[in-house]
Amino acid sequence: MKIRWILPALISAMILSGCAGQTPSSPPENALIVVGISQVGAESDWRVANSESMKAVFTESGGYRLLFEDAKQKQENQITAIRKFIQQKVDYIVLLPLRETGWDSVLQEAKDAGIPVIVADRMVDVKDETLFVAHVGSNFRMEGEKAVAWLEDYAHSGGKETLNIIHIQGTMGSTAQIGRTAALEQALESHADWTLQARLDGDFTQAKTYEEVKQYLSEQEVPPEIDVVYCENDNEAFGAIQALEEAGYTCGEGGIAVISFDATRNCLTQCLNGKISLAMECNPLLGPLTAGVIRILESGGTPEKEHYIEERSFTKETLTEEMIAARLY
Ligand code: GYE
Repeated sequence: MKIRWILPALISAMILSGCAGQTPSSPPENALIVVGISQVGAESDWRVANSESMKAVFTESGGYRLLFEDAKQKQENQITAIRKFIQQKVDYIVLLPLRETGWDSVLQEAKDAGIPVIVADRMVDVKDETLFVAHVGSNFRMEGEKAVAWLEDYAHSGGKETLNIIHIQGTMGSTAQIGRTAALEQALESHADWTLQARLDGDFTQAKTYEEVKQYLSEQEVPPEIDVVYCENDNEAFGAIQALEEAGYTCGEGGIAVISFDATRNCLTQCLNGKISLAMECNPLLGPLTAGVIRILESGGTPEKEHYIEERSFTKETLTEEMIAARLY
């Protein structure tokens, strides 16, 4: 067992035990497990819920000291944060990587310092898989495949011979983008009657997507026929709907089928009111799973390398007001 934060620990131990003679409400500080989290940013509703989930679990009363760094969607900020955590001699590093590549050197530095790294949400693509102890997150390819299966049913039951699709991608090179894009690409290959009309980079944000869609529409000589907009997250769906409606399109029944990933509360509301046709769930509440991995490591065990979470999808037909009210994110 490593010595953690000795000086503050001594001080707090004196205050908490000897001096006050009371039962402390939080564990003494020398027992706290120090966790450094490198978060991507705050680009989406999903991300905000994800950060809250981490912060709710890694509390002092829960036995942790949390060092949280927001990288503002820049990989170099994440690399700097990891190096800082190494200098601070944290017990664990939790990395939520912006993109898959570019982590080999810094994760090697963490390994050399003897600090276990847990990868959460998106994955890392590293040459040596021992550079991280476990990954907790979603199976993005599977999410994409479920969305595409719904689209096949939608086309089939609506008797649509052809589909004109606009694809809004998430942050390029992130696992969420790679998996969701790959599922659509595969479907485009196997459906000769599905046409990819445009592929735009929404970077998982509402503002960028709004601008991209608006610009795309303004560049067309005649308003294009659009059947489907496949958005790789909720915020992109919100931005796309806004731009499409401003240009006179209808989203939802009788109009464009908008597909969205995440299924946060705002998205479910738009799904119930009919504007979003499919909300494919991506669960951001990864705090408890991450803490579970740390507990296993603390007790000397070996966690499973991969932890995927169960996810479902929603449509207007399967949603209720109560489900939205009960939604945690
Ligand atoms: O879908 C999106 C966020 O990596 C799963 O990142 C995450 C994605 C999520 O910005 O909203």
